[in-house]
Amino acid sequence: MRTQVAIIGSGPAGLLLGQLLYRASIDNVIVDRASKTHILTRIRAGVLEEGTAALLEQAGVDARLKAQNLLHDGFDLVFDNEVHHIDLFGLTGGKRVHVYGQTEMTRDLMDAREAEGLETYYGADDVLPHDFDGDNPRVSFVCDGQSIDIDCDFIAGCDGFHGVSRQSPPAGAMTVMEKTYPFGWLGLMADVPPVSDELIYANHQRGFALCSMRSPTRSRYYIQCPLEDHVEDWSDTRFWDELRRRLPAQIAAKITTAPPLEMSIAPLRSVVSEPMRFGRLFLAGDAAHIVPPTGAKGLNLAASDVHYLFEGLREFYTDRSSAGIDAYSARALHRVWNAERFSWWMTSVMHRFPQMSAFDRRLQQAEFYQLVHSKAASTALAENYVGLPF
Ligand code: RFL
Ligand code: PHB
Repeated sequence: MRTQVAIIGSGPAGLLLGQLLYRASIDNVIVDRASKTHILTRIRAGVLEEGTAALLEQAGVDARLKAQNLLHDGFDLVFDNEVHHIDLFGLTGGKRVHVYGQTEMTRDLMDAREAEGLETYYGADDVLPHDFDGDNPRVSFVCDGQSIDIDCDFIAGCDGFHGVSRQSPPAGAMTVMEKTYPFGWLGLMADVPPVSDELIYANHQRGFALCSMRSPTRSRYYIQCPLEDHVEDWSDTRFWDELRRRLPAQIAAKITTAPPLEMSIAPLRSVVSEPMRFGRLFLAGDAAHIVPPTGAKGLNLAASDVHYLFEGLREFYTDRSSAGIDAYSARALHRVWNAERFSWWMTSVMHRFPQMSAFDRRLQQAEFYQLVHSKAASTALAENYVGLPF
């Protein structure tokens, strides 16, 4: 089989790239090791920047997003019991974020791909990129017992942090920089109305808590938990009680509870792999970098990588210029490092660290009072949260 761009991974990065390429008449095939059902039951991000929404529009998959998303003009930060509103709209000159589940975005992209009859292999085993240091790269895999080879011009490694693409460059070609945090997030999804119209990020002496949502009838909540915890350690009653303890009484009193649709624990880490291009293999999204979820940046970074990569590939095919693909890694990494800084900062300010000294705690409080009293500090937060331009 032959195609122009072989895409490894059918998460938001791979699917969005595939759709943009298709609309620019560039052939592509997607291969994923997971089943479609598995991909559509993973619960992940919820906040989309306007730039990400614009890319979905460019890809022609924004009908449901436009009809169902919740536009948010701001969010609340809570320190102990003091609430400070961040007016995203006012501070950024009219920018907002969209609250729309990653699962829904993935479903929209999969449906569009299927409607166009574009080649996609799910449940593939032994997916491997080959020969990307030369002009004739190839992706091999096994699907339904059959060995398949895709000859291509380029390979897009969109297969996330545990994928094969980031493991494929030769030893020494990639530098991986990493920071881990001594806690995770325990998430719970339930069909109950959100406690507030906007998101609430809370730093409490018992740990961080986040109130988010998917729709007017579906809520998503998170609480900071020790890394050693397992989901089985947490009954839903224990979760709801702990969540309420970490919020101001007037907010806690308004929480509606119900049996969870899902509960899961995610560790928090920051990782960047440089560069993001190895000959004819390009890494995009979580395959190249991870941010802790506190700043809501992971999915949005995957989208901005795809934007730079798509523009580079379009330039290559339509203008016969490699300038865009040559600049890809540097352009993407510039934005990645801004988001890494912001996500690390927001994580550091909002969580309780196990070995925090009184000095560390006072610094967190000073950060909070900067945000409350300095419009410049709040504006910097708001600009980063709504997303830096790409
Ligand atoms: P994905 O979504 O991980 O997709 C990768 C795909 O590759 C497949 N794959 C393979 N295929 C073939 N061969 C192999 N060897 C393969 N190995 C893996 C996988 O099956 C999968 O289908 O990566 P992608 O596309 O780069 O997308 C990244 C985003 O999923 C991620 O950054 C976000 O979910 C992060 N994130 C958030 N981002 C935001 O922008 N806003 C948020 O509000 C937000 N909240 C979150 C988050 C991530 C979270 N978790 C679970 C870590 C909240 C949480 C709790
Ligand atoms: C979510 O709704 O899943 C969500 C929202 C904001 C974040 C992280 C996750 O910062």
